[in-house]
Amino acid sequence: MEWSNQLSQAVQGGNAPDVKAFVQEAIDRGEDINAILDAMLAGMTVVGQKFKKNEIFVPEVLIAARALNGGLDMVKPLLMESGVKPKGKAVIGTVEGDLHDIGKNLVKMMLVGAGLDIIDLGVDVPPERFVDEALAHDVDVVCVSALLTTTMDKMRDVVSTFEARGVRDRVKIMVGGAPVNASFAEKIGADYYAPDAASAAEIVTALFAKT
Ligand code: B1M
Repeated sequence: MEWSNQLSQAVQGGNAPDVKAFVQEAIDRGEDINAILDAMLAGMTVVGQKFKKNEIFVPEVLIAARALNGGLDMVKPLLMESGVKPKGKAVIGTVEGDLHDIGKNLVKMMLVGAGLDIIDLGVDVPPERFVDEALAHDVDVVCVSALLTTTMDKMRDVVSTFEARGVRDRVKIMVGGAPVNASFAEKIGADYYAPDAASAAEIVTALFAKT
């Protein structure tokens, strides 16, 4: 089997030791860093598609993401040396008052898999902090998660805080989480709604393909 397929399948199977071994072998052979990255991301794309179709579940996704992260850690310094830039940058966080982070972490992992540089603000993030960090890191996308009907309105505050500070046009805002839907996203003025982590990755991939 081709080395890139082996690497992709090791990511899909969440086999962290194999991912590391295949990445090391590829680096030692002098394979192109982008090809190594693409092979791993192809594996994670398959994982995202299977997750979307309910063929695999949260634990498998987390295990695959952990294996992917191990490989990415090995490739990241080489990418920096070779001057290859991530496709874009995003901040992600769960809104103020909300401590749920499993879904947010999955979205983060899929976005890393889609080639984004992610700044994770964690949970219970006040609207002002989304703006402060987005500006400090000069991000393209702001990703906001909420899991409670009592906290989803905080997403509106995130959007309005960007507006109040005169920087709404600098970022795209994507929202998601169990109580959120497309019509809510539209009502609060968000740019995108993603129902799940794989869709979030598809949205940013399409966004950066255009730019
Ligand atoms: Co909470 N909780 N919880 N809880 N909890 C829910 C959400 C609830 C539906 C359970 C229920 O009653 N049936 C309910 C909310 C009801 C409502 O608002 N309508 C609820 C409640 C009430 C509460 C507390 C208030 C309970 C209490 O104390 N009385 C409390 C609130 C604490 C707080 O946040 N202030 C609370 C606490 C907790 C725990 C701490 C125990 C724990 C969280 C642990 C953690 O996250 N580290 C927890 C959990 C685990 C849940 C359930 C069981 C599972 C949530 C989860 O992780 N799902 C949940 C019930 C349920 O959903 N079945 C529940 C798996 C995860 C992969 O899915 O997060 O939906 P999800 O993410 C998906 C999509 O939504 C989407 O992609 C993800 C992957 O595909 N997505 C995005 C998410 N964010 C996105 C962002 C995007 C795009 C897509 O773009 C930016």
